[in-house]
Formats: sequence, C-alpha cells, structure tokens
Amino acid sequence: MKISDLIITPLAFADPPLLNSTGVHEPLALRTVVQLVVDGGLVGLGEGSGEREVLDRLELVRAAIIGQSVFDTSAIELIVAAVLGPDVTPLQKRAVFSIIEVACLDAQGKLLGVPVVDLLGGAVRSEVPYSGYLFYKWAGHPDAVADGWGEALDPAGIIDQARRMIDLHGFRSLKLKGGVFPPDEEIAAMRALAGAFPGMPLRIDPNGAWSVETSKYVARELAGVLEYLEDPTLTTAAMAEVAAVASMPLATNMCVISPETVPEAVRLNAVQIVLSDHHYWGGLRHTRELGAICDTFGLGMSMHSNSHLGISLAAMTHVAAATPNLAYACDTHYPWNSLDDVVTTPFEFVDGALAVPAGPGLGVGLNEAKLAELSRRYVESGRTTRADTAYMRLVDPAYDPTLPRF
Ligand code: GKR
Ligand code: MG
Repeated sequence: MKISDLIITPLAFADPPLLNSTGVHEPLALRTVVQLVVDGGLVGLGEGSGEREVLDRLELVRAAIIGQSVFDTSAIELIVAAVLGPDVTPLQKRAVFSIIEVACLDAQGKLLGVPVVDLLGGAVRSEVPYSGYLFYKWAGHPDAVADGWGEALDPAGIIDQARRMIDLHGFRSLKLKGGVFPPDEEIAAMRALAGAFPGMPLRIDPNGAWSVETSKYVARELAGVLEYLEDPTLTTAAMAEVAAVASMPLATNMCVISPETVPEAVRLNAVQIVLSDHHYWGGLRHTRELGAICDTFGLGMSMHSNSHLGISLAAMTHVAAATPNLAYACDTHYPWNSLDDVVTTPFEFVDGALAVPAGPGLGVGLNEAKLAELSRRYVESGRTTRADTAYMRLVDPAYDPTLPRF
C-alpha cells in the first residue's frame, strides 16, 4: 500500500502564560499535523513540533516518501536521513521522521483493523497513568482577561492549581515546573503539596536552572518528599555529581535525549530515570527500543511532554501501553491545551489515566473544521518559532535566561 500524499499543516492554538526557566509560554503554541494519504484515500495522522525548521524539513522529504509502502518505515527513516543530509543532526532528523512514522503506524493500523499498540507488541497495561503538570503562572496573558486557571505564583496558588487538576482529571501524581523562583520558594511549594496531598508521588523539574551546589541543597531539603528530581542541573557530568549524594532518583529529558547520549550517562551513573519522548527519539518503535535500552542498564522510564494536541496524546498512550518498564505516570501538557484540540473526540482522563484507544490505528479522528481554524490562526499570527524568553522580556526587559540561574 503506497503513500500517495503528505499534507503538512502548521497550527497555532491557545496556551496559558506558563512560567519556566527560560521565560513564559506565549498566547499561541505551535504544532504541525500531517495527513499521510495512501492509495485509495485512507489517511494516517501524525503530530509534532511546529517550529519552522521542522516544517521546512517535512516539505523537503515529502516528495521522496511519496510512492513508498506505508509499511516500510525502516526504509522511510533512511530516506528521511538521506534527503536531509549531513548538515541536519540525527536528533533533528528523528524529529521529522517521528511525525511521519506515527502517521504510517496510524495508516497501518487502519488498513489492518488493529490499534497502533498491537503494532508495537500489544498492550501490557489497559490504561496509561498521567501526572498532573503544575506550572507557576500569571492570571492571564498581559493585556488579556484572566484565564480560568487563575494566578499561581506561590505555594497557595500551586495547591489551588493542583486541587483543580485533581478535581478535573483525577491525577494520582504531580509534577511542578520549577526553575522560576528562588529554590527555597519552590521547596516550600513542594512541601506544601506533600502536606496537602499525603502519599501523592511528587516531582519537580527546574530544567537545569540550578547549579550543582543548589541542586544538592534542594535534594537534601526534599529528601523523603520527591518521587524523583528531574533535570536539576545542566550536563550529564553535573547530574552525576548531584546523583552521587541525592537520596531520590534523578530523571532527565535534557541530558539523555538520544541513543548517543546514553553511554556517558550510564558510565557516570548520572540519571536513574529517562523520560522518553517519541517526538525526538524517532517515533514509537524507537521509543519501545529505548525501553529495552533502559532495561539493559537498569534505568527507570517515564515520559516527557511539551505543549501538544490529541494526536500526539494518542501516540504517547499507545507506546506507553506497549512499553513494560515505562512504569512511571507520564507527563502531559494536554489539560492546558485540550480546548483547542483537533481530534473529533477530545480525551478525558479518568482517575488520572487514559484508556488505550481501541483503534483502528491511533483511534482518533480529525476535526477538519478545527484544523482549518487553527491553521488560519497560524498564518494570521505570523509566528514560526517558540520564543519564551522574548515574550518574557516584553514584561521584564532585563530578564536573563542564562542557566544556571540559582
Ligand atoms: O512547557 O514550559 C514548558 C516545559 O518546560 C517544557 O518546555 C519542557 O520541555 O515539559 C518539559 C520538560 O519536562 O522539560
Ligand atoms: Mg523535564
């Protein structure tokens, strides 16, 4: 069954002012949806980064994959690599291939009448737990009305946000995006969460905003409070220094990001948990392979997310269900973005988990009207890249994103 077209649509969707270690989310987040058409008109869906360079690369490989069998994803990966050439890094190539691979798997599942999880070895769990992703945030974007989530700039605001997340979605673990305020304030927020939700697994992720010394301090202060400590500091060597004294496991989606980065992390015992992300590990099959790599080296596995819509969430859920050692609750930004979803039936978490879509394929339909609306919004916005720092500087011109900050 041959690929006859690849329709590439960049989108912009509403995003609240979520703070992180490099600035703040802009009012619109960018994403790309692909519709991979096979002979006979059947369509496979894929979703990934909306950065201009990813779109340009998808356009570049489009002609070369038309005419390939939708079942030949290994060959398609080689074609993508060859077309993009030596100036594009393996990581950048994987970001492009992953979008196409997911669309191929969706099409394969639809052709065979089976869910994608069955193409990945079958489900080892019928539902996938997700973690409630908490952010410090402003009440609303500058010059806009407050959004429904309200302000969260201190422990009380974070507790209110967590309560709302749990009331709405039933999450059974929580993660705070840190690296925003001085560490003692974020330590206080984590302690407040532990007090308000006894027994709830808790994580904090400052995205490398802390020095090694600060990371060791936070690890000491939060001993017994955290399920894991995510990317406290930048670089594998620095993570290893922290891991040597921390009582809790260290997790990462910043220093182990590709097969090439695994050996050093293992040699230094820098991390104990790898956050997978099929968007940059090269698709669902390679994510499943990451599970085997983690098994080999005794590493735990969780899942990273960035602002995304329901096609990605479906793919994340299928691969998490098929990966035995992906045993930690996965990250997702979905509650922040679900109102603008392009799938016909947006996902609903039950007790913080998603049932694996029954399929066929990813098990999601495309809301064409919403796709057209978000595509128009993308064009009208004139935006082509994410710029958290530049957006923050509109409010705080002196904002300095240099890490480590604390
Ligand atoms: O959405 O601001 C954000 C996050 O900071 C995101 O960009 C990170 O990639 O969620 C991510 C993480 O776990 O590092
Ligand atoms: Mg992270």
